[in-house]
Amino acid sequence: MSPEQFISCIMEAEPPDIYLREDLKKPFNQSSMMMSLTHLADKELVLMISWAKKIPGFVELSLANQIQLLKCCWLEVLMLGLMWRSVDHPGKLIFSPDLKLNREEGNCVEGIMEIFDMLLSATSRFRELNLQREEYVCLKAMILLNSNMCTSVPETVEEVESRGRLLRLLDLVIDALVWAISKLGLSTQEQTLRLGHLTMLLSHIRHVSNKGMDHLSTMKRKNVVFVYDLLLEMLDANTSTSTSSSTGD
Ligand code: AOE
Repeated sequence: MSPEQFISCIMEAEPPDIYLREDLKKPFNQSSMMMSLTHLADKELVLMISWAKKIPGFVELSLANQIQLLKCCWLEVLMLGLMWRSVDHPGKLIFSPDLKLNREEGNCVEGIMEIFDMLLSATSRFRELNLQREEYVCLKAMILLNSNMCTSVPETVEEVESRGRLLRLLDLVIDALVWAISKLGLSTQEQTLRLGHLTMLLSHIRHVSNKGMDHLSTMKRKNVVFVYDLLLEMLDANTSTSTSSSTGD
């Protein structure tokens, strides 16, 4: 598959905008804001599973590998999406078209302003770089495919094969990002620098995601198990019909 074809596939895989369609009662208090955000994230996570399955090659990975990748990166993927939606709105976080928050509104949830500030500064950096849609979709696929690179040690033959397929997929997505950058009319030197700057931003996103996880666990949300079961079900449903080897039966 050519980089051009790969990018058009992942552009089509982009999830639609999500509206909360709630009576968002402003001013928020701690619990109403956390409830709106959790409600939004729940809806986004369901769409994230369909998105991942549309990335060429993802469903050919072992089911265990698919789940592990999504478990590792879901908050990073949500955050990059949030940054993309917010890139043209300095000082605001566009969680959804009907949930736009500025840093001061973070005041009502303990500890959230610190996270908002980190999200806003990473968003400013993308604005500075004038991030393009093609680059954004590549970076998001990169986050997913790279998320367990340094944590998983393959043991079974199946895991070794799945990791091999994963590494080839990562090569594809790197080629796609390089191709997207090459379309921007920059000099060779500038293209190399842009690739470096864009990929370096991924380490900031991982950092903000870790901080966000810490914050979420102090907020003690209890709906994690439900989402996990749903995830398993949806991925399993797909894998058992489309491949013969990865479920082991
Ligand atoms: C960022 C982007 C976005 O689109 C939505 C949200 C909403 C909540 C925000 C977060 C964000 C940014 C960081 C914040 C956080 C609230 C507090 C934190 C501001 O500081 C996230 C709400 C998350 C709700 C938890 C839902 C449970 C998820 C469990 C996932 C899981 O267990 N698995 C296995 C992964 C499933 C992958 C599909």
